[in-house]
Amino acid sequence: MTQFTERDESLMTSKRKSTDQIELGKGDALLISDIQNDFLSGGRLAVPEGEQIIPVLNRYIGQFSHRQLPVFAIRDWHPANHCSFIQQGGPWPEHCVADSKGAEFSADLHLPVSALVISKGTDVEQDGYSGFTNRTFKEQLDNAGVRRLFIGGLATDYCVLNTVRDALSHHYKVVLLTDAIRAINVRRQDGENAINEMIQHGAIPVTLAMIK
Ligand code: VGL
Ligand code: ZN
Repeated sequence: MTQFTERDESLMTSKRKSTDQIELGKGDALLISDIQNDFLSGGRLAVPEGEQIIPVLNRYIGQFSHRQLPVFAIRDWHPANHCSFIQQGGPWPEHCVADSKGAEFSADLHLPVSALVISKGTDVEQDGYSGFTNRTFKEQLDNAGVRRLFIGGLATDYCVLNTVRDALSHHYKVVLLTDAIRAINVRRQDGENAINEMIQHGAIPVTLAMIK
């Protein structure tokens, strides 16, 4: 995976020794971030290589659905005048406007009908990169008895990073799906730095082959 440096790889490999395999069970949930048309090739804010992770995420979905474990789908869901848009003085082109085609989940992502949808960025004045900015999210996790979150999706350096930070600060265990994330990389190292930060703060890096 091109976005990792040798140092990142060795960091993850050293961690992997204690987590060669990871067994799914009660209390685990899959959390998929922002697999929406606007973040994919041809979209308003396409994340480089974003579509490459969709087949991988579909396999994670299979693993969780098979065990009847909950799957949460986070979506960026902005009002038309959201503060993060360039027209409002923000950093991003207009993207993921609620109910637009660009805000729809990719048709290639095989979400189960039971998937729980978490909208974020719905406030005009709030950036809302983390899924936890949706007040009901934590409640839904607690109602479902979730204690460990397996997190993948887009973008490594924004939603994934901020959701992982908040999950760790709320004392959830966090498993980072390193083969199912991609970064925007406004600055060249943003994705790498984000991965390092998440791991240093306690997220456990895994890949699909390690799930059993
Ligand atoms: C995101 C850029 C703009 C994200 C949202 O959630 O990763 N990134 N809006
Ligand atoms: Zn956004």
